[in-house]
Amino acid sequence: MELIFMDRTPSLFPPTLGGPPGLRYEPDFVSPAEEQELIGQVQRLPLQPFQFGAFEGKRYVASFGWRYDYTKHRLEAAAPLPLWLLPLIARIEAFTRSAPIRQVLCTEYDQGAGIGWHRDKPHFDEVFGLSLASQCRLRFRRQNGSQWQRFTLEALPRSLYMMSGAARQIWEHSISPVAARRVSITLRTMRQSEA
Ligand SMILES: O=C(O)CCC(=O)C(=O)O
Repeated sequence: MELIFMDRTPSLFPPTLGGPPGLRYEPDFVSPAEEQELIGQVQRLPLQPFQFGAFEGKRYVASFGWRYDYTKHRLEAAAPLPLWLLPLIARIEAFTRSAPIRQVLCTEYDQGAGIGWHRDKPHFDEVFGLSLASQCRLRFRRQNGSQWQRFTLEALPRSLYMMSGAARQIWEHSISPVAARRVSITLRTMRQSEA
């Protein structure tokens, strides 16, 4: 089945979310039928356990465009962006008016898997996350003197979040262990020096 996206008027996300500046959230970015199609495409990929140095995560990933190698500590070229991702990429670029998306990470989380606190690698610029199959708690924190400022986004299935500005560069984020299997597609633009 070919993935045909609904025609959406390009717009910016509504500014009502609260939380870190630069964090945006759009519920129902894809329809239930599109969600099923995308989940099927991700499940057909040769997903590999996430490798963090010597450690393997309880999540399974495939990278396109570029991948960050946590053993070699450097960015490496990955397989080209597959055709089935191109309509989604075009839609996100139009909706967010972003620079071209050059890197995509497809991830499947086992029940109970999450991601620890981090900021995405500095080679990347804006980050977009499409949540599929189940919701997750996307947590943000920032140290302010001896205090931590915190914010949690409940990212529902079919929603898109965007991290730019302070949410991307200053705040850290993590994903709490998920209650049910979750699939995500993370898309990134490149920093000017890497583009
Ligand atoms: O699965 C997600 O939505 C976020 C993934 C993430 O934070 C990462 O891969 O760095």
